[in-house]
Amino acid sequence: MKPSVVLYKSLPDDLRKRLDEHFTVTEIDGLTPENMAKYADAFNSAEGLLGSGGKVDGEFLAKTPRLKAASTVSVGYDNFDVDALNQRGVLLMHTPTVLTETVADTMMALVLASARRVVEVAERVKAGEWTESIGPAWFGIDVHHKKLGILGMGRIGLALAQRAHLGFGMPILYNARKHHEEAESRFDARYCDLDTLLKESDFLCISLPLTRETHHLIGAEQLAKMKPSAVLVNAGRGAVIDEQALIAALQKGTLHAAGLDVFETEPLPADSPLLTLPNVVALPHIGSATHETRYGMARDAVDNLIAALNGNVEKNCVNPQLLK
Ligand code: 8YV
Repeated sequence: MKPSVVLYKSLPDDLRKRLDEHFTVTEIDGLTPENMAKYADAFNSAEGLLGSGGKVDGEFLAKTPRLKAASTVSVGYDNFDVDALNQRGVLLMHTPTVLTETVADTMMALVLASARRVVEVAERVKAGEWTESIGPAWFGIDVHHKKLGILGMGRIGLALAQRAHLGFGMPILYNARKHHEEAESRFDARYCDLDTLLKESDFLCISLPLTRETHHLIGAEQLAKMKPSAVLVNAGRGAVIDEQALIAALQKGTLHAAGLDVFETEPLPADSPLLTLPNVVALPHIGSATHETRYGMARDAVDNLIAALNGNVEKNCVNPQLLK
């Protein structure tokens, strides 16, 4: 008999077919409390889980007593309680490599859009305001050759350093848990402490996962150390920044602008002050959202689940210690 799997994100037809070849699949539209109740039997017999979003914690695991592996269609896994998974011996698989270049493109887009006010001025053109040759009221600030600070030098940070340094001639500063030799040798990136990163960066790009350590890592105190001319870009997880403190800094003008793809609450609530600030570019979490990359993520997530439930995991496992 094929193992049972709960699928909570729709897949392209060919990938769904591949999943069906290996497993008996129950597809639902998200891990909502309603679905947890409605499909209680499917959760009760599920050995595998595939999707993205939704909380998978001790309470969830109590409803999935046969679960052996969870496969998320994302690199980030802050919605999983990894300690609880470890206690139960449940493997967690993710998609860390396939989206790197696409997310780095999104970060560079935010750098450019925030500095050159791309969204704001394009909206003014559409509103018919471009009626004469533009003056300083429409100008932005330069990107090329400015100092780019990267907080978190993982795969995405490295891909951003490549774009910024080789493409835009930007000196790179970074702070991370440890030195990154490749970033230093290929892109001349300079390691520094967080204070120096905050004080010196013209553009500060956050590329960190959300953990207990990174939650609200950038708050009022840290924002106050940044140059008033600096631009803050976040495409990791919203809660790495204290959003209220960021709003206050942008309103007071102690920070020049922000380019944000992620927020503390997503979708961004309609009454968020971020939506009314002209110096904010707010995107709907498009980091990895291209046709090619989302297909690649779904493909990797399917392969990850097949490997995990067949006992041949070689990569993409968050808790490989369980394999020993
Ligand atoms: C996905 C992401 O947007 O991979 C991640 O961690 O944030 C995004 O690429 C999202 O999780 C939807 O699958």
